Amino acid sequence: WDELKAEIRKAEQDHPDLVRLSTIGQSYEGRPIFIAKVSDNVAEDENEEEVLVDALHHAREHLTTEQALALLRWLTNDYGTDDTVTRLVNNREIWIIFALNPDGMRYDLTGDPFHAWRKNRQRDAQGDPMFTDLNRNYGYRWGCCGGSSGKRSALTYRGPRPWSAPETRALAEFVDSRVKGGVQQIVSHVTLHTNGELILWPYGYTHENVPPDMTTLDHDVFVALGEAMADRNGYTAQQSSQLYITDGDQIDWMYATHRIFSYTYELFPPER
Ligand code: 0X9
Ligand code: CA
Ligand code: CA
Ligand code: ZN
Repeated sequence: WDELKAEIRKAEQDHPDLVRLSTIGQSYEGRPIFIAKVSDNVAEDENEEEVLVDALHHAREHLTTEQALALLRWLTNDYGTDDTVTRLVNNREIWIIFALNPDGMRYDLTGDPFHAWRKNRQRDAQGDPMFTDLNRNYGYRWGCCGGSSGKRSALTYRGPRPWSAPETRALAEFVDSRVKGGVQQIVSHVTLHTNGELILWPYGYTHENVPPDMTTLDHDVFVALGEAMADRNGYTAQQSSQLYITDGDQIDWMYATHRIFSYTYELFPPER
């Protein structure tokens, strides 16, 4: 946690024209949920397409925070020398969230070696555990379809109600805040998880490929873009429900509510 803070602050200091650090809110235990904006003229909200990458919904998926940091490093260090990086930074506004679940991250790292923790660290008014799987707490078709649990002890506990976790609320408020003049500025999104080397598109709540809450055209884009990305890194691209059904997960909400082309990346290693 200290290393993460030091690294993102240094990136901002070293590249003040390209990086601006802020927070989207606080975790249950009061830790800041950091976000970096990376773009040319970073202080201005320019008319450029916006991209969001987030990491660490799940506490034990350490590699995702490392990947988010690597992305920040790549976009800043190679700016001005690598043509692809320079083009991306000049023509887009790139948002990076490094750890949506900082309480879980801290808790996980206190284990020897680790607690293999997944959920957040939320408790109820009595102080009893209400640890919630953030990737089942989003408000679209929450708890609809057998893809989460109502039991507090379960790994996929969805929380007592949609948006009960401060961390998912912070994410949603940020995404909602990017609607300008009625137009969502974020056009594409990747949420980083581990593992399985997969690229997953919505929906997770149903096995239907093109349900009524998705257009055929958008589905075609999801498949084409997902397969194109998989061709570049050797991952397998598929609809998320093909892995297993989830309800209340992030990418379903991102697409259903904001029409963002939203993908889950399951990073290294390949085996589950
Ligand atoms: O279960 C999850 O939240 C994600 N997998 S993980 O092993 N990182 O926990 C998968 C979310 C993608 N959605 C579906 N597979 N439906
Ligand atoms: Ca810019
Ligand atoms: Ca903008
Ligand atoms: Zn995960």
